[in-house]
Amino acid sequence: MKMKKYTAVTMTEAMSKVRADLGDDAVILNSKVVYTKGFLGLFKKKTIEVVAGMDKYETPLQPVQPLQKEMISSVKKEEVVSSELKKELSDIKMLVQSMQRPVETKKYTEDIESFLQYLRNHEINEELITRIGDELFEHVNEIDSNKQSLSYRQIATQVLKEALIDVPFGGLSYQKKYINVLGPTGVGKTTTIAKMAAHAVLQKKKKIGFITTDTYRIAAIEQLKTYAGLLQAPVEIVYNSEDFTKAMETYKDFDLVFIDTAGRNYKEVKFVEDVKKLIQFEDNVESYLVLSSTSKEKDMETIIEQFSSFPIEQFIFTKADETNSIGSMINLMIKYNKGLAYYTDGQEVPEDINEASVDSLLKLLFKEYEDERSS
Ligand SMILES: Nc1nc2c(ncn2[C@@H]2O[C@H](COP(=O)(O)OP(=O)(O)OP(=O)(O)O)[C@@H](O)[C@H]2O)c(=O)[nH]1
Ligand SMILES: [Mg+2]
Repeated sequence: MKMKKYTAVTMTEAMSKVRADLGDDAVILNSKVVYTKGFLGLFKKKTIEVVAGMDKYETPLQPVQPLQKEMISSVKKEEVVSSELKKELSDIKMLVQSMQRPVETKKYTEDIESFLQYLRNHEINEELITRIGDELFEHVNEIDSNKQSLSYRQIATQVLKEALIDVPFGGLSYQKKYINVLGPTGVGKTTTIAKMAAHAVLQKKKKIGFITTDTYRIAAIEQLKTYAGLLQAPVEIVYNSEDFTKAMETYKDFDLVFIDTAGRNYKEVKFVEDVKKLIQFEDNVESYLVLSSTSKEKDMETIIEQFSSFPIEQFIFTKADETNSIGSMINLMIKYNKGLAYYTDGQEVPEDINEASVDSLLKLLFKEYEDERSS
């Protein structure tokens, strides 16, 4: 089958191009909407990409096809078929054919399928898998000559980078004084604060302090005090909003203050309200939501929604060393349009923390793939 790619601003325009080039028997193999960044990353442009082929594609008769035939013949009978209407019907026919085309299993080669399976095993969602599959399909069928020299991994990387294009990466801005760390129980909030704080003291030479609102467990206060002691930084324990105001006064000459919050069941709405009463969310506060990458994606969605009334700057993903499901992180970042500040990959303080970038995240996703290929 001869295949070609057409780009246009609208689907109708794309169809006209296909028809002009390949005639009325052309078959639409794939169509998608592509967004390209314009000047300085602004002014996104929407274009339609259609891949069409010349041979007729034989599929078993589907219920829609008799309907299609009926529509066409009844219109003919009445002899009122304007050329415009004919054109529209033919467009519909092409679209219906493209929808009936057996998907993935037949379209993709074994090679592509096994690459996509790797991504599936790492929890990349089906929408992204299809986007990547379509790009790889164009690659193996030599539809887009720009892609010839690229590997599967490079093509998948391009697609994922494009999907993550609006999502900010990178750690603390050091523009705001209060770093507020939120998240459900046991995800690694306190440990991550200790890692970030160590970096601020050792590399950035900042004068730092801690506030803990985790007053439910003595052990929690002790845990933070241990880390603070190592960094020779003070800890203020905050039980109510007056304490918070006092702590702000105590820390008026400090560069950076890390706020550790209580790990409580995120399903309790009251917990979210309590935190809001305690911490004064003003311009000088930067809030992060810590999620464990070992959690189920559905549960993480519930947590994100529970915390959606907080002005969350970015995510921090912990325990990346304990999971293969890096894809879930990517899916969530795209779904909620939230960036990633750090990911942590071990219990060691302060080593096991990484400032996130799109490249480091994708490297993590493809780590096993590269390991398998080099072994
Ligand atoms: N493997 C692994 N373990 C981690 C990581 N980050 C934290 N942990 C461990 O997770 C456990 C809980 O960490 P904490 O920092 O106490 O978690 P928390 O969110 O403050 O917990 P609560 O205050 O009880 O809600 C500890 O055993 C940490 O060592 C990580 O990146 N990888
Ligand atoms: Mg804690």
